[in-house]
Amino acid sequence: MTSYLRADVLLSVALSVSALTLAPVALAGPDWDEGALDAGSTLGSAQAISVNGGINTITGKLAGSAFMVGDYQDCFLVYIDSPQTFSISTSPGAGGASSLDPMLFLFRVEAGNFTRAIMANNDFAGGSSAAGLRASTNDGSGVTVSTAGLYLIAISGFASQPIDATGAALFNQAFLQPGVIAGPGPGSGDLNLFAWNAEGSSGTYVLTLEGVSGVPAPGALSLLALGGLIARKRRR
Ligand SMILES: [Ca+2]
Ligand SMILES: [Ca+2]
Repeated sequence: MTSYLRADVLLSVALSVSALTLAPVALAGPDWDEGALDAGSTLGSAQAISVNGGINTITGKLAGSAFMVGDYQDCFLVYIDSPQTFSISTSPGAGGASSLDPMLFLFRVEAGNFTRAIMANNDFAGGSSAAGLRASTNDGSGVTVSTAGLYLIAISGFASQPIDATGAALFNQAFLQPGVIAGPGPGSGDLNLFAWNAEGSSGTYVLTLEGVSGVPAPGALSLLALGGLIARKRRR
């Protein structure tokens, strides 16, 4: 009887160790490269990160005026699967120190392709131009990343920030102060990403992400199509 139980315990321990050994492999996602095709500035032209499972890093470039249309913002469509552990941080990209002073923005993709402003940051801490986002804002807006779902990540160079169709800023301007992750604030627009107010600094970047997964292309398309259907229904 005793040896029978012991074997059972040993098996259970063996399984736990095996699960622990495998866990880091399961959590570390692939690395995404923006590549030659520029990621656009709004939902319609964003790059859908079409990988299965977690995303570890996104490497890209704000090329400034190098493109005919300009490259001052890059948008990526992703799925936040773990809102509690969600984080994004920037660092200079391949090629060493970057002239880019990055700003990060998060939007939730809702029915009708409404791209809702959630949070923004310019400098994550004083003394560095690097930007970062976490699950919760700290500007008193109380906005958090509370639900898993389809989100748009945008990176721009200072001081290019998103605006609504009337030209109103989408975020509490406190986000420009070091250490502030801000939500929409008083005087913010209708919260739907429409365009950007200005050109900004340019350079290369690497984003390090947690709690974020890819959006396999067919899934993204069907989700967006569903949003469109709901919007049409509402207009009747
Ligand atoms: Ca780009
Ligand atoms: Ca910055």
